[in-house]
Amino acid sequence: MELTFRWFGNEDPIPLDYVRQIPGVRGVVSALYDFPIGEPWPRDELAQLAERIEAAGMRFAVVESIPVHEDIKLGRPSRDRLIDNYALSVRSMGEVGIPVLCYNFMPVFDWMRTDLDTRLPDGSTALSYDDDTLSRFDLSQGTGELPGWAKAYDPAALTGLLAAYSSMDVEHLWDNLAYFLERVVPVADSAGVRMAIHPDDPPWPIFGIPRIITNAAALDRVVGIVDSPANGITFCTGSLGVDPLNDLPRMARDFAEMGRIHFAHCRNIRRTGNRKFVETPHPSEYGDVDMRAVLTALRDSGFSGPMRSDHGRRIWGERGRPGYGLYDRALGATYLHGLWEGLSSRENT
Ligand code: DNO
Repeated sequence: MELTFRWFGNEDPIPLDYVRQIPGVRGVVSALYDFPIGEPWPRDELAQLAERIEAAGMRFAVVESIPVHEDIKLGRPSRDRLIDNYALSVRSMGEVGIPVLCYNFMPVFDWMRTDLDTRLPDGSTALSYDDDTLSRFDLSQGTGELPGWAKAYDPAALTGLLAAYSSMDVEHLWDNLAYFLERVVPVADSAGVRMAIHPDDPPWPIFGIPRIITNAAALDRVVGIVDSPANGITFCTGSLGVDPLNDLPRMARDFAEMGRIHFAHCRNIRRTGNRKFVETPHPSEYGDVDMRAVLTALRDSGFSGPMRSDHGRRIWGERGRPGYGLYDRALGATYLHGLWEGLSSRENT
């Protein structure tokens, strides 16, 4: 396992030197943030970012993410040009030597929460989600204050996109994913890049638009679309774990044994009702994810890829980017490092 940490480049208030000081972290997860979605990423800029990371004593382990343009997800005529551009970026990653690409296929929105400041019993605050609250958001005014990872859309653009998706059959979205993978995975394969689809977060439809990467059957379907080791998954415990039907240790074992888990996002959540959850500290005792069981499954199945702590709470007065401050993610990383070490010492006795 290679312990990694997500870093947002120039926009990130956390210096790379601080990342280097978290015990065990040797890999950085990052991206180019200045390019419009759909444009190819220049190899030179990726190489410069990689050099900067190396100068700080780490390596550029994962690109998270190259966003997939909505026209690709919708299967619009411009998709062929956009897929060609995507493939160019993947090729550049290979040339620069970045081995893993985390991406998602969620329509319109990436991760979604309904509150970014839910107070936990210890006085820290965390991100949370409640389907009833979500249903009261008014999207007719655009993405506005939506508390998620929402690209900003004006009302007209958003209305158009929502209309296009709400009339879309789920199988059509699958077809569009297949069309994308059939063209990009062979390029990734020859470039030495492993693609790792991120599950939908949360893993159910929101605002009446479909979400398809939700459970073991869906992940199985994804890896079967193009049967290549370059076509894999990001195993995100927080995203998959909010659905009580997802048996995480079993899924971790099955997909790691297939050699298809190329990246692990490890964070914990507490389910607080039907389609309601709050993010918690990483250790097992705080949430519904049995982290020890998940890491045991990964380890026993030979997982050796990058792993990162995921969203952190706001603690110790830090005012960072929601979910992505330094302190709690560093605690999470240290917890994962210790847990993994404990599992390895088991093998030596
Ligand atoms: C949330 C992240 C996701 C992830 C994308 C990958 O914090 O895990 O936003 O980066 O879904 O494309």
